[in-house]
Amino acid sequence: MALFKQLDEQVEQLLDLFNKDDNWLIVINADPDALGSALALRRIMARKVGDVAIGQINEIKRPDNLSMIRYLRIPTQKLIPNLAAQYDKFALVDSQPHHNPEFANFDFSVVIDHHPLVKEHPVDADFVDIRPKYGSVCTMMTEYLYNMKSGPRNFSPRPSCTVSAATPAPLNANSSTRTCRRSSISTNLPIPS
Ligand SMILES: [Mn+2]
Repeated sequence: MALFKQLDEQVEQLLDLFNKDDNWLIVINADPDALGSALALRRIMARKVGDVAIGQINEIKRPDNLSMIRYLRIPTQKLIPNLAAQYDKFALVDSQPHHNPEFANFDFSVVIDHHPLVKEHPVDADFVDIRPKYGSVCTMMTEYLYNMKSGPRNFSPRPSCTVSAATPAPLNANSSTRTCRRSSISTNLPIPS
């Protein structure tokens, strides 16, 4: 039995949007799910687009979120007009454009979310994947990565020890690559219902 849903069509559709001529900005309202999802999408885009960055609309103050950014080395920065001006394409994860007035400044090409769909605010983008039944966008992104044969073991700026760093930090801070890998497999993989 496959652990993850087959997403061949979505994967193809999503990958079709990426090319080396475009610079992408992944926009988030930073919380742990948004941060993790942005990191996954960045990983997916990394070698397929010109440049990809993450910009958050909010000020990040919660110590747990700051720790997550530090331990996972998530390269997110405050979204200011000067930053946005450097990018041609925009993706939104863990939110929909009507969730925050700041999102209204963007014409999103990709929207991946799990919040309920609202009739009055249909989401219009080249690629839309909204699954309200999912507890997190990170679960959706994990499915994408598995469908792309890009497991969490290789997930992000520090290739050998990545998603696993979302597990209790002290376990990872001084652990070897092998330990990191093992803990990511045993503790982090969501099993979709
Ligand atoms: Mn979420």
